[in-house]
Amino acid sequence: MKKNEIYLGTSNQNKVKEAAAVLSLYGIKLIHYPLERVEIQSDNLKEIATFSLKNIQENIPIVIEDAGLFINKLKGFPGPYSSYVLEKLGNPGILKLMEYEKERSAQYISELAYRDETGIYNFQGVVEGSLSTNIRGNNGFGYDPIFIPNEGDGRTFGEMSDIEKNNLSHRSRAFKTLGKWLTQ
Ligand code: ITT
Repeated sequence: MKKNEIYLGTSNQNKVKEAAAVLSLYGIKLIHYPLERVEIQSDNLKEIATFSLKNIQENIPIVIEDAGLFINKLKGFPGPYSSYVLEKLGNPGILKLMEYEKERSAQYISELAYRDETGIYNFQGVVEGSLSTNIRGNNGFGYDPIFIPNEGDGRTFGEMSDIEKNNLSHRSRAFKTLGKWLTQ
């Protein structure tokens, strides 16, 4: 067991809730480290997460996550700009961009940058899916009401319980890999 307690630096409580549920399966406690991140402009989630991590001075085992929604027909947009686009266009704006479009495949990607006294390590999680044609469900956050995972039953993440989303999500996959590694 490398660690049984780590911090997650984020401004997003939903991330903390989802990641804590996954890490608890490995006997690891996740503590929220409140952080307003200044994100660099980059088309690479791993680079963005690692940059944010390096800005934290404290000597504690800590992980930063950068996540994004990549829409294939839009060449990966909004990707690394997901939070900005969500704020400006919202889910209705994304659906408008994709109106009448048949090719609706997309993926969520989660990139983790973790640091402890031994170094910096990166982990990734991906979930493949497609965009719905309307906004469905109130659970989750962000793009969840318009994202339908391929391995589900046709419901959006917004229509699933926390546990159902966590069985399939990019975030849970990334944190499972981290959890396994930390308990090795
Ligand atoms: P921090 O940077 O403080 O961690 P954030 O919410 O800004 O929190 P990101 O930059 O990683 O986090 O997220 C990019 C966007 O992608 C953000 O607008 C989220 O709403 C959206 N997003 C990420 N994961 C998601 C998920 O599991 N479900 C729905 N939307 C998600």
